[in-house]
Amino acid sequence: MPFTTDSARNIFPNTLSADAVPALTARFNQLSAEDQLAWIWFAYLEMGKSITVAAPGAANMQFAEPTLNQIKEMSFQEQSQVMCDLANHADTPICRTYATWTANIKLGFWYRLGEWMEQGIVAPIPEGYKLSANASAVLATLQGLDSGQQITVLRNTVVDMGFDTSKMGNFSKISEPVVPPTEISKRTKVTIEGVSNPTILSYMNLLNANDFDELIKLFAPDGALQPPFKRPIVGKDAVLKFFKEECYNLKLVPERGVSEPAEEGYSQIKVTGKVQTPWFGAGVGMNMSWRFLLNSENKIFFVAIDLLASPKELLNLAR
Ligand code: 45D
Repeated sequence: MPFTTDSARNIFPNTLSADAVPALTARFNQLSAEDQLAWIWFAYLEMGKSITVAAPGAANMQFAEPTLNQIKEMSFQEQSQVMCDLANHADTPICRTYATWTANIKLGFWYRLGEWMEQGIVAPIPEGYKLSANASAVLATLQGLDSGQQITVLRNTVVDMGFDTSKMGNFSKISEPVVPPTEISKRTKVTIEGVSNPTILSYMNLLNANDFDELIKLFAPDGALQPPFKRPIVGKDAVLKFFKEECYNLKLVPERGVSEPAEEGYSQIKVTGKVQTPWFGAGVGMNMSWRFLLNSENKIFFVAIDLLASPKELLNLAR
């Protein structure tokens, strides 16, 4: 085999990803729990002025409901404690439950808490709370990023909260109920300037249709997928699990790409374009690239999905 997962990660090495996102996430994680909560509150308010978050579907909410009801019954002081515990990764029953949720359930949970904070049902950020100088600087940096990068930072802060799953031993992740794939007659078809490879086009169309059982058939048995800022997920079973846990209702809008032969009948294909999340719909188009390595049977051996540093990168198809 001419490639390993590790060597495949280096295809199209000129791709500039949004390093500002992990850098800012790391600075956020240095803040105190109180500062983190207030920071997210201010960031969320600020963001809400230009883009709206869609209310989560009932499917995302049902798993968080018992915990939300429990929090609703608490005193303000206890509620603040729960939120600080989550930011502190404390070992509490709620922090353990939170850790078992997928990203969308965690986001739905905070969406509801945010509404309740606004309505005075849950302890608000204390009036006149002043962020530390450091937290203010981190907030100012966030405001300088494009909206796709901003929502990614915000999502990271939420996903990282709760008890550390690596300390939890055996547990099963709680996902949303499976949504059936879009009916064939209602499916959309992408076109990509410069790319006609059927595997690539099917990848986009099947992901857009939530048809993960068909999508996974495009992968080689040892195929891998590398999400933005993550290590590769290796093997068909693990990739399918990831699709079913994290990838519902995305909208991939690829624009252009380039394709070239690689060693031993492999081919490498880079595509750039936009991705929309169900949380923000067409309001936020994230600038993304896909770097595919297909084997000689046209199966996906590797694909890296990157959030791009700037819109200029959409035109960077250099190898
Ligand atoms: O702490 O091809 C309060 C893959 C204050 C799959 C709050 C993909 C207190 C393959 C405001 C209440 C998935 C890799 C908190 C493609 C407090 C593939 C609340 C890419 C926390 C293309 C905060 C997909 C709230 C991508 C409610 C790139 C915050 C998907 C809400 C990206 C934040 C999706 C939300 C992103 C953020 C979604 C809803 C970045 C959502 C971000």
